[in-house]
Parts: sequence; C-alpha cells; structure tokens
Amino acid sequence: MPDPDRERRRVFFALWPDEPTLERLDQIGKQLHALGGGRRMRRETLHMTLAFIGEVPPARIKILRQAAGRVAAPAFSLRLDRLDCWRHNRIAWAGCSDPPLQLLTLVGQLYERLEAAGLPLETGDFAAHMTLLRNVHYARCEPLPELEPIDWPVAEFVLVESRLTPEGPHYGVIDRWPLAQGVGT
Ligand code: 2AM
Repeated sequence: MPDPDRERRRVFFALWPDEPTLERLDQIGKQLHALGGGRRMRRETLHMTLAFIGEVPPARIKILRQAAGRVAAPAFSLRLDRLDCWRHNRIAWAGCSDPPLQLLTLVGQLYERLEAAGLPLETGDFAAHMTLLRNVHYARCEPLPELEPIDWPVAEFVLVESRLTPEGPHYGVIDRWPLAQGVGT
C-alpha cells in the first residue's frame, strides 16, 4: 500500500531570476557572506517566493496548476534595490524598497485564485524578498552594503517543488506561466 504521507510534495509559487539577475545576486551573496558568514544559498536556488503552499498530496498539484492558469497579470520590471537582514530568522536578503503594483497584483490574483480553488493562504504572508544567506551573524552585517539596483525583467511565474537534502534544498520547476507582454508596464 502506498503511504500517502510519503508521497506528499512540498511546493510553492515563485519568480525565478533570469541569468544576469542570478549572477548579480550570487555576487552580492558572496559579499554579504564575507561580512556576516552564514550559509550561502546556492546560485541555482535563488528565487522570490510568491506563495508558500507547503506539503500537499500529489492530487492537489493539479488544482494548484489550474488555479495558477487562471491568473492574468502583466509582465513587469522588478527593481531589486534593498539588502537587509532579519534578526528573527537570521536571513540576509535582497528585495525591493518599493514593491511595484504589478508584483502586488500578481500575488493578489494568485491568492484569490487559490482561495477560489478551496486553498486559502493567510493574507499578509507575502514579503517580497530573496534569501541570499541563512544563519548570518546579524550584527556583523551592519552597515549593509549599498545595492546598485538590479532591474529584473519578470516574464513568468513558476510552481516549484522543494526536496530537502542534507546539502540544502533542491528545487525543481513543475510548471510555468507566462505573464502578458506589452500591457500595464
Ligand atoms: P525563506 O527563503 O524566507 O525561508 C521555500 O522554502 C521557499 O518558501 C523559501 O523562499 C521560503 O522563504 C519560502 N517560505 C515561505 N513560508 C515558508 C514556510 N512556512 N516554510 C518554509 N518556507 C517558506
């Protein structure tokens, strides 16, 4: 008999950086690591979570994909211009000082479609950040270096599966949805 709990999949919706954005973020992670130590996120794992779903039975993936397919939001440019550390979980991250309306619209729509599909998430959960380091020495990160803005052209969002391993999480894209080009930008 298959054990349904063993088959559960840990998933989340995210934005995945293009190559130039990944390269810049990886370099910044290196700089921050020199300051505050901790564990650098591997380059290929850098992302911005839009909605963390958690562990779900495999059948729910189809519902998540259908809900995501109902999102109709425009592509946009995301300016990453802020570095910060969170004391409570010792994460150093890159993000936006002023998240654009298109990002908030995308997240809002995704939450609405998930709720309509019977999978509500806690509202207010979204914090636009990309974890660069975990377990940083918070005090050593101050003052944080200036981040020369990175303009990331966001053209799609993805559903990702996370597999936790001793070397850290491994992420695999389950599906992707393009954002509409040429509107609202
Ligand atoms: P974090 O980088 O701030 O930890 C996969 O774990 C992704 O989902 C990470 O980007 C993580 O954010 C995010 N996430 C959001 N809520 C989470 C939760 N309750 N547990 C684990 N990861 C969560």
